[in-house]
Amino acid sequence: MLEAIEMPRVKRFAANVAGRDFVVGDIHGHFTRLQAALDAVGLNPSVDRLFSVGDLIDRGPGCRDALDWLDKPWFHPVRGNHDDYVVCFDTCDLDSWIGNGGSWFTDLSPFEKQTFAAQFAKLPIAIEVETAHGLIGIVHADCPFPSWEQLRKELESPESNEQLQAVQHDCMWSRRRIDQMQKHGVDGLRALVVGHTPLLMPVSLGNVIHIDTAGWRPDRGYFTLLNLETLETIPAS
Ligand SMILES: [Mn+2]
Repeated sequence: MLEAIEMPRVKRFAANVAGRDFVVGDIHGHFTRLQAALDAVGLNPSVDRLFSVGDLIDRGPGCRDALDWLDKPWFHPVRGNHDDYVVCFDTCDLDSWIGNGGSWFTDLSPFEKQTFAAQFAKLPIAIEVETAHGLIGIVHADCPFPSWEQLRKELESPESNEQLQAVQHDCMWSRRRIDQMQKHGVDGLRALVVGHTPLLMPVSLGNVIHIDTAGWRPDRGYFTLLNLETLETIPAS
């Protein structure tokens, strides 16, 4: 079984009655650019909340800033495949991680590595947020089931550790839906928000909204913020 520190795998949030809720695509160490995007919408940290589809680190210059961001009480990411490398840093495929931008981590001290792993292990696989118009789900890559209820059940009370690992892997890595342009959506949600696959602009497939517009890329990329109340994307697409 996974250690208790990895719980909860599904984190729930009540509706935000005081301010606005946004979700942002993959960050990949570009927290300065992210802050500029938040300033552009006038994010008010005392009432607004920022959710994230994960992939906080690798590629950009500010990977070490991720811990400061995790301390912010208004910032709520799920775990992306890159974040999961940090959690499993002593057992993961290091060559594949470094090939995907993970060399910054090898420069950390053993204590820093442990601190990163302990904080990233707290990142849930899935988040659900109540809104006035229905429940919003957030995972990094995809929900591998026709219904949100089934994903919640598989994550919270898995039949076996193997099954749990397979489900978590799909949540963090799968590109099946976007590659095959599947439009059937996910039952039990107003919308599911995902990142992981860099796109020129946000793409909706059924009720699944792909928002990774590659704000971390040196060229052409930008951060998309999705307003969870209105489902409007900023900038407008
Ligand atoms: Mn990813």
